[in-house]
Amino acid sequence: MLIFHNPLHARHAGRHEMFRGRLVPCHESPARLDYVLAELARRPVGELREPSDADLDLVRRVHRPRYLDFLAGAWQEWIALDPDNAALDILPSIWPVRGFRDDVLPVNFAARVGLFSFDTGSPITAGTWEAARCGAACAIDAVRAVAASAGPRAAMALTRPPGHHAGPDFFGGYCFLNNAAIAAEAWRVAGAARVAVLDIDYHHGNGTQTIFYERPDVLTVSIHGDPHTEYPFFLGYANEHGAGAGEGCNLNLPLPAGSDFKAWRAALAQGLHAIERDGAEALVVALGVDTYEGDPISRFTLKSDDYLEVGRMLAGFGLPMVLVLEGGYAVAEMGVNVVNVLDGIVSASAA
Ligand code: SP5
Ligand code: ZN
Repeated sequence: MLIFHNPLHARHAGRHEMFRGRLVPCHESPARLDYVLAELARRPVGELREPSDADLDLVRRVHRPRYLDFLAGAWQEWIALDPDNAALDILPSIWPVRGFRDDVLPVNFAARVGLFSFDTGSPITAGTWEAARCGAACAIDAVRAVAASAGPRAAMALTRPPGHHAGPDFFGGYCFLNNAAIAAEAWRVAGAARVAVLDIDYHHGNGTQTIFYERPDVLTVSIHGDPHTEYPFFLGYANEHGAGAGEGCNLNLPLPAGSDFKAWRAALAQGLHAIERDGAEALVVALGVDTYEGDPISRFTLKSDDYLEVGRMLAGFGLPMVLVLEGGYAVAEMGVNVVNVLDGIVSASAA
């Protein structure tokens, strides 16, 4: 399998996220990807490639221009406010909540940071835009490689920062550009009439759901911790089915915190069944391994060996597939867990 990895990922390196009134070290760190690359060096289940430049026309099909302009220039604006800001992350401090205007674009920088974000966990740093843009390129190139191939039917975008919490014009949940949504758009442009995004990160893919909620051509399915108790709380409930032309094209499969692999695997089978019924021609998998029992911020109990079975189930489904890396914060076990998924795919399909 081809693995497009992001050589610029470490340019996004947040220092702190807000947790219970304190700034604590970011869970989403460059070390995460280094562990996956180290495991791939030990167990070469695929061929590593670097991506070309991101096709920003594709990115603009997913994200609004005002948001992309903000992200591209945020760090320069931040430094211009005060050169000493170079030693600090950008974090939001004010938001337009219900009833406030979100259609105005304030001149004030802090106001725009808030307009385009939904949490205090996702710092923008000096290289966030470059890292995120290169991650989008990994997703696009992975789709183009599989779409053009008569042989291998699976590829991976191995990148960070993750993407599935990023919406049309908002960042949050450690995510800035929605790589999975960009991959789905790339599949559409490459000729797939219907595409499914299957999100198996522990957290609901609120950004991806929002992007495609009224679209009939992209089915979004997410298996995640029940948002009554789990982040991101304000989306991801079972009664969200899509709207307008996209009615019936969103499926949420929330599971209680504490769920084990048996329950999780049954939800995966249900999600795959829905994708099959929908008639999708291509699959994007938003792959988080924060479903792992040792994850410090999540509460499912999958074990490392279970990820081999996850890979086999995905490969057995038979659709051309691009996987995009999302969360996973048990950093030292991250490599084994991600590579186990890929190993399961390759051993089941010779991808
Ligand atoms: C891509 C992804 O997985 N994003 C997840 C963002 C979660 N951010 C909120 C983290 C809340 C931390 N709660 C810690 C509780 C355990 N001490
Ligand atoms: Zn997650």
